[in-house]
Amino acid sequence: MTLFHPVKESEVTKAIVTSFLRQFEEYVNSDVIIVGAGPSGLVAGREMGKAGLKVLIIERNNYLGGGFWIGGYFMNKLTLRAPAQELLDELSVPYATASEGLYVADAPHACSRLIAATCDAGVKFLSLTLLEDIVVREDNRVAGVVVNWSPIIHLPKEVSALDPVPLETKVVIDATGHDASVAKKLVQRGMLKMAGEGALWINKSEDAVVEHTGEVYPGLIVTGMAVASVFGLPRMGPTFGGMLLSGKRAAEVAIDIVKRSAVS
Ligand code: 48F
Repeated sequence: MTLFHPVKESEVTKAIVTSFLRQFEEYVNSDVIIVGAGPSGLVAGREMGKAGLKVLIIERNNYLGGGFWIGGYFMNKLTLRAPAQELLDELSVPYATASEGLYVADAPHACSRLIAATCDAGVKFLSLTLLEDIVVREDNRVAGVVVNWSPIIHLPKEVSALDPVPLETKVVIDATGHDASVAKKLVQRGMLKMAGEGALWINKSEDAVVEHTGEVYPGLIVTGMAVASVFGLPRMGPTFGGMLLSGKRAAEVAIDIVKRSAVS
Protein backbone atom coordinates (compact mmCIF):
# COMPACT_ATOMS: atom_id res chain seq x y z
CA MET A 1 0.00 0.00 0.00
CA THR A 2 1.55 3.35 -1.07
CA LEU A 3 0.35 6.83 -0.21
CA PHE A 4 0.58 8.42 -3.68
CA HIS A 5 -1.11 7.46 -6.92
CA PRO A 6 1.29 5.60 -9.24
CA VAL A 7 2.44 7.41 -12.44
CA LYS A 8 5.12 6.75 -15.01
CA GLU A 9 8.20 9.01 -15.08
CA SER A 10 7.44 9.85 -18.74
CA GLU A 11 3.97 11.06 -17.75
CA VAL A 12 5.51 13.60 -15.37
CA THR A 13 7.80 15.00 -18.09
CA LYS A 14 4.95 15.04 -20.60
CA ALA A 15 2.71 16.97 -18.19
CA ILE A 16 5.37 19.67 -17.76
CA VAL A 17 6.23 19.98 -21.46
CA THR A 18 2.65 19.94 -22.70
CA SER A 19 1.42 22.45 -20.16
CA PHE A 20 4.36 24.83 -20.73
CA LEU A 21 4.17 24.67 -24.52
CA ARG A 22 0.39 25.18 -24.55
CA GLN A 23 0.81 28.37 -22.53
CA PHE A 24 3.89 29.53 -24.45
CA GLU A 25 2.05 29.12 -27.77
CA GLU A 26 -0.96 31.02 -26.43
CA TYR A 27 1.26 33.90 -25.29
CA VAL A 28 3.33 34.43 -28.45
CA ASN A 29 0.65 37.12 -28.88
CA SER A 30 -0.64 39.10 -25.92
CA ASP A 31 -2.18 42.46 -25.02
CA VAL A 32 0.72 43.54 -22.81
CA ILE A 33 4.21 42.21 -22.09
CA ILE A 34 5.84 43.47 -18.90
CA VAL A 35 9.59 43.03 -18.64
CA GLY A 36 10.61 42.70 -14.99
CA ALA A 37 8.69 41.11 -12.10
CA GLY A 38 9.62 43.63 -9.39
CA PRO A 39 6.97 45.56 -7.41
CA SER A 40 6.07 47.99 -10.21
CA GLY A 41 5.75 45.24 -12.84
CA LEU A 42 3.71 42.98 -10.56
CA VAL A 43 1.27 45.76 -9.58
CA ALA A 44 0.87 46.79 -13.23
CA GLY A 45 0.28 43.16 -14.23
CA ARG A 46 -2.30 42.58 -11.51
CA GLU A 47 -4.28 45.71 -12.44
CA MET A 48 -4.38 44.78 -16.12
CA GLY A 49 -5.20 41.15 -15.39
CA LYS A 50 -8.15 42.32 -13.27
CA ALA A 51 -9.26 44.48 -16.21
CA GLY A 52 -9.36 41.35 -18.40
CA LEU A 53 -6.19 41.94 -20.45
CA LYS A 54 -3.94 39.10 -21.58
CA VAL A 55 -0.68 39.86 -19.75
CA LEU A 56 2.71 38.14 -19.81
CA ILE A 57 5.56 39.03 -17.43
CA ILE A 58 9.11 38.21 -18.44
CA GLU A 59 11.69 37.82 -15.67
CA ARG A 60 15.37 36.95 -16.07
CA ASN A 61 15.64 35.42 -12.57
CA ASN A 62 14.15 32.15 -11.43
CA TYR A 63 12.34 34.03 -8.65
CA LEU A 64 9.72 36.78 -8.98
CA GLY A 65 9.59 39.94 -6.86
CA GLY A 66 12.75 41.86 -7.84
CA GLY A 67 13.86 44.14 -5.02
CA PHE A 68 10.61 43.69 -3.07
CA TRP A 69 12.00 40.85 -0.90
CA ILE A 70 14.41 43.18 0.92
CA GLY A 71 13.58 46.62 2.34
CA GLY A 72 17.06 48.06 2.46
CA TYR A 73 20.64 46.89 3.12
CA PHE A 74 20.09 43.22 4.13
CA MET A 75 16.91 43.90 6.13
CA ASN A 76 13.61 42.39 5.04
CA LYS A 77 11.28 45.16 6.25
CA LEU A 78 9.59 47.36 3.65
CA THR A 79 8.70 51.01 4.19
CA LEU A 80 5.89 52.81 2.37
CA ARG A 81 4.55 56.35 2.71
CA ALA A 82 0.85 57.20 2.70
CA PRO A 83 -1.24 56.67 0.63
CA ALA A 84 0.60 53.52 -0.62
CA GLN A 85 -0.46 51.51 2.47
CA GLU A 86 -3.87 51.28 0.77
CA LEU A 87 -2.36 48.68 -1.56
CA LEU A 88 -1.20 46.67 1.46
CA ASP A 89 -4.79 46.84 2.76
CA GLU A 90 -6.02 45.63 -0.63
CA LEU A 91 -3.61 42.65 -0.48
CA SER A 92 -4.35 41.94 3.23
CA VAL A 93 -0.69 42.48 4.16
CA PRO A 94 -0.27 43.43 7.85
CA TYR A 95 1.84 46.52 8.63
CA ALA A 96 2.73 48.82 11.50
CA THR A 97 2.89 52.60 11.72
CA ALA A 98 6.54 53.68 12.05
CA SER A 99 5.77 57.42 12.27
CA GLU A 100 2.99 59.62 10.91
CA GLY A 101 2.35 58.61 7.27
CA LEU A 102 5.18 56.03 7.27
CA TYR A 103 4.39 52.33 7.41
CA VAL A 104 6.52 49.20 7.74
CA ALA A 105 5.65 45.68 6.57
CA ASP A 106 7.39 42.29 6.45
CA ALA A 107 8.90 41.98 2.97
CA PRO A 108 8.35 38.20 2.61
CA HIS A 109 4.67 38.65 3.48
CA ALA A 110 4.13 41.64 1.16
CA CYS A 111 6.12 40.19 -1.73
CA SER A 112 4.53 36.74 -1.64
CA ARG A 113 1.02 38.25 -1.38
CA LEU A 114 1.72 40.56 -4.35
CA ILE A 115 3.01 37.66 -6.47
CA ALA A 116 0.02 35.51 -5.55
CA ALA A 117 -2.44 38.35 -6.27
CA THR A 118 -0.84 38.88 -9.68
CA CYS A 119 -1.22 35.17 -10.46
CA ASP A 120 -4.83 35.30 -9.18
CA ALA A 121 -5.51 38.09 -11.69
CA GLY A 122 -4.62 35.65 -14.51
CA VAL A 123 -1.16 37.01 -15.36
CA LYS A 124 1.32 34.47 -16.80
CA PHE A 125 5.10 34.43 -16.34
CA LEU A 126 8.17 33.40 -18.28
CA SER A 127 10.98 33.01 -15.74
CA LEU A 128 14.69 32.61 -16.54
CA THR A 129 13.90 34.66 -19.62
CA LEU A 130 16.07 37.57 -20.67
CA LEU A 131 14.95 40.52 -22.75
CA GLU A 132 17.53 40.62 -25.56
CA ASP A 133 15.90 43.12 -27.88
CA ILE A 134 12.61 44.67 -28.98
CA VAL A 135 10.47 44.41 -32.10
CA VAL A 136 9.83 47.76 -33.84
CA ARG A 137 7.46 47.68 -36.81
CA GLU A 138 4.96 49.81 -38.76
CA ASP A 139 4.65 53.47 -37.71
CA ASN A 140 7.90 53.08 -35.76
CA ARG A 141 5.98 51.36 -32.98
CA VAL A 142 7.29 48.91 -30.36
CA ALA A 143 5.35 45.75 -31.19
CA GLY A 144 7.08 43.00 -29.21
CA VAL A 145 10.12 41.70 -27.39
CA VAL A 146 12.94 39.35 -28.35
CA VAL A 147 13.80 36.88 -25.59
CA ASN A 148 16.33 34.22 -24.76
CA TRP A 149 17.10 31.77 -21.97
CA SER A 150 18.78 33.99 -19.36
CA PRO A 151 21.62 31.63 -18.27
CA ILE A 152 23.16 31.92 -21.76
CA ILE A 153 24.90 35.14 -20.76
CA HIS A 154 27.00 33.07 -18.35
CA LEU A 155 27.91 30.37 -20.90
CA PRO A 156 30.99 30.20 -23.15
CA LYS A 157 30.59 31.62 -26.66
CA GLU A 158 30.43 28.26 -28.42
CA VAL A 159 27.32 27.36 -26.37
CA SER A 160 25.77 30.82 -26.07
CA ALA A 161 25.33 31.48 -29.80
CA LEU A 162 21.62 30.69 -29.48
CA ASP A 163 19.20 32.77 -31.49
CA PRO A 164 16.46 34.39 -29.39
CA VAL A 165 12.75 34.28 -30.28
CA PRO A 166 10.31 37.20 -30.76
CA LEU A 167 6.94 37.60 -29.00
CA GLU A 168 4.27 40.02 -30.27
CA THR A 169 2.17 42.36 -28.15
CA LYS A 170 0.19 45.60 -28.30
CA VAL A 171 2.14 47.28 -25.49
CA VAL A 172 5.48 46.65 -23.76
CA ILE A 173 6.07 47.87 -20.21
CA ASP A 174 9.65 48.41 -19.05
CA ALA A 175 9.63 47.42 -15.36
CA THR A 176 13.29 46.40 -15.26
CA GLY A 177 14.23 48.76 -12.41
CA HIS A 178 17.42 50.85 -12.37
CA ASP A 179 18.66 49.18 -15.61
CA ALA A 180 15.72 50.36 -17.77
CA SER A 181 16.76 47.48 -20.04
CA VAL A 182 13.93 47.90 -22.56
CA ALA A 183 14.27 51.67 -22.96
CA LYS A 184 18.04 51.14 -23.41
CA LYS A 185 17.32 49.19 -26.62
CA LEU A 186 15.86 52.39 -28.08
CA VAL A 187 18.61 54.56 -26.58
CA GLN A 188 21.31 52.39 -28.24
CA ARG A 189 19.74 53.16 -31.62
CA GLY A 190 19.33 56.89 -31.00
CA MET A 191 15.53 56.53 -30.85
CA LEU A 192 15.18 57.69 -27.20
CA LYS A 193 17.19 59.79 -24.77
CA MET A 194 17.94 58.54 -21.28
CA ALA A 195 19.04 60.96 -18.58
CA GLY A 196 20.25 58.42 -15.98
CA GLU A 197 18.89 58.38 -12.44
CA GLY A 198 19.65 61.17 -9.99
CA ALA A 199 20.92 61.06 -6.41
CA LEU A 200 18.64 59.89 -3.60
CA TRP A 201 15.87 62.26 -2.43
CA ILE A 202 12.87 60.39 -1.06
CA ASN A 203 10.32 63.21 -0.84
CA LYS A 204 10.92 64.39 -4.38
CA SER A 205 11.45 61.08 -6.14
CA GLU A 206 8.28 59.11 -5.40
CA ASP A 207 5.85 61.79 -6.64
CA ALA A 208 8.08 62.43 -9.68
CA VAL A 209 8.26 58.74 -10.63
CA VAL A 210 4.48 58.34 -10.50
CA GLU A 211 3.98 61.59 -12.40
CA HIS A 212 6.42 60.62 -15.21
CA THR A 213 5.12 57.05 -15.56
CA GLY A 214 3.73 56.68 -19.05
CA GLU A 215 4.37 56.02 -22.73
CA VAL A 216 7.90 57.19 -23.65
CA TYR A 217 7.83 55.84 -27.20
CA PRO A 218 4.89 54.51 -29.23
CA GLY A 219 4.08 51.12 -27.69
CA LEU A 220 6.56 51.43 -24.78
CA ILE A 221 5.56 52.45 -21.24
CA VAL A 222 8.08 52.83 -18.39
CA THR A 223 7.27 52.14 -14.74
CA GLY A 224 9.10 51.94 -11.40
CA MET A 225 12.79 52.82 -11.16
CA ALA A 226 13.09 52.64 -14.95
CA VAL A 227 11.14 55.94 -14.95
CA ALA A 228 13.82 57.59 -12.78
CA SER A 229 16.55 56.28 -15.11
CA VAL A 230 14.86 57.51 -18.28
CA PHE A 231 13.90 60.96 -16.95
CA GLY A 232 16.88 61.65 -14.65
CA LEU A 233 14.73 61.71 -11.49
CA PRO A 234 16.14 61.22 -8.01
CA ARG A 235 16.18 57.64 -6.68
CA MET A 236 14.10 56.89 -3.59
CA GLY A 237 16.25 54.16 -2.08
CA PRO A 238 14.59 51.90 0.47
CA THR A 239 10.95 52.94 0.21
CA PHE A 240 8.40 51.36 -2.09
CA GLY A 241 5.17 53.35 -2.32
CA GLY A 242 6.32 55.06 -5.52
CA MET A 243 6.91 51.66 -7.15
CA LEU A 244 3.41 50.43 -6.32
CA LEU A 245 1.59 53.58 -7.45
CA SER A 246 3.76 53.82 -10.58
CA GLY A 247 2.65 50.26 -11.43
CA LYS A 248 -0.98 51.32 -11.06
CA ARG A 249 -0.42 54.34 -13.29
CA ALA A 250 1.36 52.21 -15.95
CA ALA A 251 -1.62 49.85 -15.99
CA GLU A 252 -4.07 52.75 -16.56
CA VAL A 253 -2.01 54.00 -19.50
CA ALA A 254 -1.66 50.50 -21.01
CA ILE A 255 -5.37 49.71 -20.62
CA ASP A 256 -6.17 52.93 -22.45
CA ILE A 257 -3.78 52.08 -25.33
CA VAL A 258 -5.15 48.53 -25.67
CA LYS A 259 -8.74 49.85 -25.66
CA ARG A 260 -7.91 52.45 -28.34
CA SER A 261 -6.19 49.78 -30.49
CA ALA A 262 -9.35 47.65 -30.31
CA VAL A 263 -11.46 50.56 -31.67
CA SER A 264 -9.10 51.55 -34.52
O1 48F B 1 14.51 46.17 -9.55
P1 48F B 1 13.06 45.85 -9.44
O2 48F B 1 12.50 45.51 -8.12
O3 48F B 1 12.26 47.07 -10.17
P2 48F B 1 11.13 48.09 -9.72
O4 48F B 1 9.79 47.48 -9.81
O5 48F B 1 11.42 48.36 -8.17
C1 48F B 1 12.62 48.93 -7.74
C2 48F B 1 12.79 48.60 -6.27
O6 48F B 1 12.87 47.20 -6.09
C3 48F B 1 14.03 49.25 -5.62
C4 48F B 1 13.99 50.72 -5.52
C5 48F B 1 12.77 51.47 -5.13
O7 48F B 1 12.36 51.21 -3.89
O8 48F B 1 14.99 51.37 -5.77
O9 48F B 1 15.18 48.89 -6.37
O10 48F B 1 11.39 49.34 -10.48
O11 48F B 1 12.71 44.67 -10.44
C6 48F B 1 13.15 44.67 -11.78
C7 48F B 1 13.11 43.24 -12.29
O12 48F B 1 13.43 43.26 -13.69
C8 48F B 1 14.26 42.15 -13.98
C9 48F B 1 15.13 41.99 -12.73
O13 48F B 1 15.65 40.68 -12.62
C10 48F B 1 14.14 42.33 -11.62
O14 48F B 1 13.48 41.19 -11.10
N1 48F B 1 15.04 42.47 -15.19
C11 48F B 1 15.95 43.47 -15.36
N2 48F B 1 16.47 43.44 -16.61
C12 48F B 1 15.86 42.40 -17.26
C13 48F B 1 14.95 41.78 -16.35
C14 48F B 1 15.99 41.85 -18.58
N3 48F B 1 16.83 42.34 -19.49
N4 48F B 1 15.23 40.77 -18.89
C15 48F B 1 14.35 40.23 -17.98
N5 48F B 1 14.22 40.72 -16.71
